[in-house]
Amino acid sequence: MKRLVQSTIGLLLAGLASIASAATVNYTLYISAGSITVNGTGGTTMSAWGYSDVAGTTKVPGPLLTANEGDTVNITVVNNHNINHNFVAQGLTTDATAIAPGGNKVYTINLGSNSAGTYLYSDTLNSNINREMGMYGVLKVKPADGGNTAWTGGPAYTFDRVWVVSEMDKPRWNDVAGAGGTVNTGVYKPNYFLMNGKGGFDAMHDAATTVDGLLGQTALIRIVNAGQQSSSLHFHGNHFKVIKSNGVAQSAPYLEGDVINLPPMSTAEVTYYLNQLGDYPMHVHTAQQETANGVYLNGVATMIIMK
Ligand SMILES: [Cu+2]
Repeated sequence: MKRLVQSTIGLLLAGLASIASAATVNYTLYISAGSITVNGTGGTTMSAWGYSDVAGTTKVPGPLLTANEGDTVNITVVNNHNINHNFVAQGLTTDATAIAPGGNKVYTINLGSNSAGTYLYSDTLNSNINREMGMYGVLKVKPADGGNTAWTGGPAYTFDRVWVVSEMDKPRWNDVAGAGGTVNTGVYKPNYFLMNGKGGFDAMHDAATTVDGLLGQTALIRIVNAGQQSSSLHFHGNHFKVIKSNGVAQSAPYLEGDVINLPPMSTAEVTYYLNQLGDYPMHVHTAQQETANGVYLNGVATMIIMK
């Protein structure tokens, strides 16, 4: 009996400890119409819709949401646009019903054990039009201790990056949907290809995108394909290790490679060890996807810089 009482007290204390370390994290996302600009040769400004943490602005991709395992995340989504939208965090939420114009909805996510990872959130309504227009983003979940491992007991890293790849068909989708017209979804010929919502000329110099570190460091790169086409990312400099694929933790020895293909709506986590001095490109292996309206390397590309 004494032992039972002791173990019960132990369980209670353990429970209290885990409750104490968990937090409630609140986010508000505002949906609105705006525009996105691809700078440089081939660039343009396109109509876009997006989630933003600042009312009245449009962000593509939407804000990076972060939390730890064990946290309760409340995401209030406010629809300030004139058509229906929704918010679905892949693998975490299931309510895909519409938020009407002017309405809002609160999504509560209880991040249980083994939830550390990289999640795509997006608007799943309107035959992919809403997503194509820019309605997607990433929720990053760290382990319960908030440390730099991919998951509790998982591979360690020095710094991480989030890469959201996507594409837009300006004349056939953005121009039409942005003007309130009816998109012929049977024809999709995207001509802008985006890395974190930027053309390559910007993404190659964007501190939040480039893998930029010191020899001996390890980067964890969280890759999300929010587009409608598969994307094959080619890393120069060193091979990566695939540690997670579509939310599923891989086991050692990890698959190594220099090209990883991500189908639409898929995710992957790779570690990349900075092993040699120099600047190396990361680009995609479909020539068209490297471009902005045909202009080379203003598409999905960034840099790997080892110092
Ligand atoms: Cu290459």
